[in-house]
Amino acid sequence: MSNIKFRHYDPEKIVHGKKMAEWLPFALAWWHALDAAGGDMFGAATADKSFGAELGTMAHARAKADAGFEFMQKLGIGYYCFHDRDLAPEGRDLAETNDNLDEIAEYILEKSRATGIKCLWGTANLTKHPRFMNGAGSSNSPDVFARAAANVKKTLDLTVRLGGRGFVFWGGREGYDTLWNTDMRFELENIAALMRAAVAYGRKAGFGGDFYIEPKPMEPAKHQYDFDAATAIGFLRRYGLDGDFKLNIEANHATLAGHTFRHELRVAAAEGLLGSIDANTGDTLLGWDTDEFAYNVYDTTECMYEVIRAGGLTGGFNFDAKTRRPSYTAQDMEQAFVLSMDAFALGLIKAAAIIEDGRIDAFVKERYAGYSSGIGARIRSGDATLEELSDYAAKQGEPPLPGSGRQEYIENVVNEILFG
Ligand code: XLS
Ligand code: CA
Ligand code: CA
Repeated sequence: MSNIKFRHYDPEKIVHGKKMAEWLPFALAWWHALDAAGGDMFGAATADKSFGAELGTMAHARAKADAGFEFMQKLGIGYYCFHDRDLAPEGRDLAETNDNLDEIAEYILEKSRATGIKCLWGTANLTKHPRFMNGAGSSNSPDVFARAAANVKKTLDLTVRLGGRGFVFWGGREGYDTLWNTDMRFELENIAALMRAAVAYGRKAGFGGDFYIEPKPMEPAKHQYDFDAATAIGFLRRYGLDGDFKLNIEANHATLAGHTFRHELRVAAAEGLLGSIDANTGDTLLGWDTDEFAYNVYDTTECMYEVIRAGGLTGGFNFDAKTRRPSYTAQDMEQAFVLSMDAFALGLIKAAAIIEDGRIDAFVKERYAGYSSGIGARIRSGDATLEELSDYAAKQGEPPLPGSGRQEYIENVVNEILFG
């Protein structure tokens, strides 16, 4: 029995001038939806993700693709995201591994043509295999660096072939466990070199989409270099990668960095680098990456406010999320996707209502109005010198208080729009 019934998500509904489906290009994460079976370090898997085939075989890889496409069609999800390692098992050597990937890519491509479901982004898994224990681009071993490059090259080829809009670098082991054995500057330069090589190859291979860094502060490494959006942006600018890269912001990673999801979105958007979103949620009481399906409508409203203000995403909303371990049935999966698709759809509706209501934006505009004339305009033009400002301050005497921030008023407006 199917439990699919949306209360808020309607792909055709026009919200703030665009169809919901255009605001919300939802994607399924191959690794969670089709692989994660509830196993953790204290207990075995609870869900059966064999799809009738033996795990780790090419037959299983095909069965996962069958199940994934059936599920996406049923839910009306238009995109998927993948790691190379999610798609097909590794072979005895690089050549066999790549053959496995080619075979499954062909299989997926046929399904893609038949259904219209496309790749949102691809990424190379540079964390799982023991060879990457010291990182990929940041590895102390040039041989491992070269193997990482080979995997990136192949995954870029797959992403191009599958029509992906983006290519992600998530640096789970690009960091350190102790500074005693680490040359940080050296490692950062090498990560940049790997990214530069990826851009050069990708553009040659016909990849016209965005590269993304997905910031995360820790886990599995104790400290990861792409700590948060601000840090990643600094890195991209420092190494001249900001023309080809944007950010893929994950809600749970924001929590781990001690930020809100909205903060990370705003930092990226303020720099014109908000590319895509990993739409999940963490738990503020837990210090790890729980990858839960988002259901908090305050969070999704804030997210969609940022997205609307940024003019939408060139990427999409990847459900990098898994059901809780005791929720192990296929119906639980359906409920999880309905829950989050509805939560983001309702967030979109409410964010649009907040913008269209106009009271909050009018207040924010008014709050900075002093900068539109007089000394404020001089400051904005960048021409005001410290001497000029100092003379102005001496003449005016004690400045009046800057005006109430009216936070509680604004929160009342938000609640009024959310709940009536
Ligand atoms: C792990 C990350 C990972 C990336 C893709 O924490 O979220 O799943 O999204 O490698
Ligand atoms: Ca993610
Ligand atoms: Ca995560």
